[in-house]
Amino acid sequence: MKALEGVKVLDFTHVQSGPTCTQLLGFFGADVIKVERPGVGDATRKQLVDVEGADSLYFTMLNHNKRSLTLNTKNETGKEVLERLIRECDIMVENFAPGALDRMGFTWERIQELNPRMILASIKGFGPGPYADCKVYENVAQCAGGSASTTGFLDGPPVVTGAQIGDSGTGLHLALGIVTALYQREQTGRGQKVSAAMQDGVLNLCRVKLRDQQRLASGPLQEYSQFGEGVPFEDATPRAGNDSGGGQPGRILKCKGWETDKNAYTYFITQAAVWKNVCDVIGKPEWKEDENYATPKARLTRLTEVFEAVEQWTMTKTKFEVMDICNPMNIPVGPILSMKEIAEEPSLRETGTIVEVDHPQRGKYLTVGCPIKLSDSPVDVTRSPLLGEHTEEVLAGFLGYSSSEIDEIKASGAV
Ligand code: CAO
Repeated sequence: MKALEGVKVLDFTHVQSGPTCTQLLGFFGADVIKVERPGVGDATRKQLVDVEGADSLYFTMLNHNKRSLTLNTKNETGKEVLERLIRECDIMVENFAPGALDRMGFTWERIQELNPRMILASIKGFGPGPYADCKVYENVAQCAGGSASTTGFLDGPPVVTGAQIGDSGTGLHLALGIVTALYQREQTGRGQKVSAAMQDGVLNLCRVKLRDQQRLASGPLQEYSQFGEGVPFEDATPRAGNDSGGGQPGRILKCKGWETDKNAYTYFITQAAVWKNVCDVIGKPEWKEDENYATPKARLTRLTEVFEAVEQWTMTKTKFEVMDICNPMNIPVGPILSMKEIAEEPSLRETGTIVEVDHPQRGKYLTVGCPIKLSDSPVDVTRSPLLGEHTEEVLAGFLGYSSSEIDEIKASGAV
């Protein structure tokens, strides 16, 4: 049995943010029915195509464990089918542009009339306010959520991160809102509206930067490299390069082979509790008792000198040797892993974090499995559906239409 077995999800999502959420619900065992426009489908099916004639990896990697039903929800018969789906399902998830669901005729009030137990979960770029009507993609959210202004180096422009914190991050937030609403429905018998704005999701993940914004009122941020370098602070949280976001200074340092390998680097943290171990490892035992280096406060103005000394040592080791030497001494370090290394890492295959999936149009490909492991609800990753692959199955088996009714629906052009 799976955790969400029996839970029926009407999946009206597209692109990345919403599909991330419904894929997670599918991983946990919900029956996810993805509604797509006939003949068109989710726009990502045909974006960044790498195998001609096959659904793109963009689509396949976000739509596992779902069924695909084509339905034109602007067609009268299509609307009737959608009403039946709303009556039948527990959860409806959508990330249309603001107002699109209302324009289709399915306001929150109408949905509640059809099914008072329905949980309607929506992702929009912004919450209520001046930008509520805007269409939003990943990088817009990263910029508006405070991530871009605080990412990058002090002397460079704002930078967006490769982690899709606006799309996949907000999808994750929404999934938590949905299961929380499901839990509350157990007590109240009522559904509710769950909203997650991408700006809010990004800001939630950037909270340490809002923390620093407020700390600026008490003086310079001493753990930022610019403090030790004597660069004055302005009135907003600055970009901090690869400085650690917490109280334990850290930086990305070169490792053996860096001249030719773009990823021969390690993240090295000089955690106060193991400072003496750091001194031993890098061959600076005299720093253990030297008052200029012995305390975290004393080191704050010398971080560049300290990390240069650490780097002299890391450059003599590969990033994996650094890991092997430092871990037993409780020194936190992290190798900079390339996507190639991650794709080939056996331990990630063993845990199901990376999964190989077979697809009729493209053959075998890799995807990211469920990043959350439940001991009583193992995840079986099944391939993404072809466009409309389950239309008949859903109309007949899920909604109970007879074969003559299905013929009529088809004749109307609704599916
Ligand atoms: N049958 C009939 N019509 C359908 C349909 C179906 N099955 N599915 C969608 N449509 C219609 C919608 O009703 C809408 O019509 P109207 O504009 O006439 O109301 C139209 O298709 C376009 O939908 P959309 O506005 O959501 O799509 P878009 O490509 O114009 O915008 C996006 C895409 C992502 C910018 C927008 O959906 C959005 O801002 N979503 C919220 C934020 C979000 O999730 N962004 C992250 C996307 S991942 O980077």
